Amino acid sequence: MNTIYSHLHHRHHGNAELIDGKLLPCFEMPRRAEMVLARVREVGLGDVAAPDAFGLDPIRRVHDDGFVDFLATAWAEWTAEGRTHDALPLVWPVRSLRGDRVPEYIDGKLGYYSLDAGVPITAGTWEAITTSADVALTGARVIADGAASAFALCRPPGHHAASAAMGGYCYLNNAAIAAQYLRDHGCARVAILDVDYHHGNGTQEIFYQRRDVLFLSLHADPRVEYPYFLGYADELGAGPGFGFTRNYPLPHGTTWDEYGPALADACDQVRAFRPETLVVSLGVDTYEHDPISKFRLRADDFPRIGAHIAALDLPTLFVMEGGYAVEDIGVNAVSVLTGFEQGR
Ligand code: OKP
Ligand code: ZN
Repeated sequence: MNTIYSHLHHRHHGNAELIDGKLLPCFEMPRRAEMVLARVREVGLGDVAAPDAFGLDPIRRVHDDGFVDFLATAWAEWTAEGRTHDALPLVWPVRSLRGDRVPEYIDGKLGYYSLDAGVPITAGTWEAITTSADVALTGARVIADGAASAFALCRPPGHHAASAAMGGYCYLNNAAIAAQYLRDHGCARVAILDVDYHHGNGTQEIFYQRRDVLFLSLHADPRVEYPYFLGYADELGAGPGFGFTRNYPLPHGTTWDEYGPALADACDQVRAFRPETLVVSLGVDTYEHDPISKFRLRADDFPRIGAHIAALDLPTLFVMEGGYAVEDIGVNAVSVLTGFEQGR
């Protein structure tokens, strides 16, 4: 399988993250993608190609215009106020406050257009996030043109980004943008399978009312894990999309014994939907040694994830999401892909 990759992800490198009450170096760092790329080359997975530029139209197919404009101008507006450090949101329009007014000042916009403070905007963030979307879109085009599989080595990740909100290290929802591109280029039904440790709240929100894109997510139970406010089993879609969202919240400490059956059930749902293509939100933060996660998948469980996906026998686009055990992220992510290829 071929990989799509751009070194431009380096342009996004947040300085710090507020975690456990401490400002620590960001867990979502450039070295993550470097490690995955190195492993792709080490195992000879396939060719590595640069993305094409798709412009903003396919991004605007899933994201709000005001939100995209905000992302494009945030750094300029932030620095125009004399700030030199990363732009970060610090106030949000929760419940009793108004959600119908977009503030004019950058600090207000940062809060309006975010879920949390895990999304530093730096000088190069816009270039990196639009390139990450281009990586996913190039992968989608490869699939639309008839390839059996492709690996979009996206960074930053995307699955927490909603139609009008960034959050959880995510700005543009690469997997959703790719899925919509596939819908717009001949695929009547697209399934998205999210195996990242965290619930793909952004992807779910984007497709919640739709029956042409099935969304399935296996993740840590939001009762006890980020993103806390979405990802429960009773979220099944709405309106015409009812029955086309499916969540598998799993407890802390989950091993393959629990994960494997949940994944098998999700794969059965994919089969019943009879999609023309599959997009996999590929996070490997389910790993036992991940520093911010509490599942217990072992290194030799990742090829099994790939084998389950291979058994679906669908054109498959893998889109990189999370994974923060940086020294092992390459081996684990590529193990899913080699497990997939061996299962074909
Ligand atoms: C992005 B992706 C942990 C706080 C977690 C945000 C996590 C975002 C993960 N105590 N903060 O889904 O891998
Ligand atoms: Zn994650």
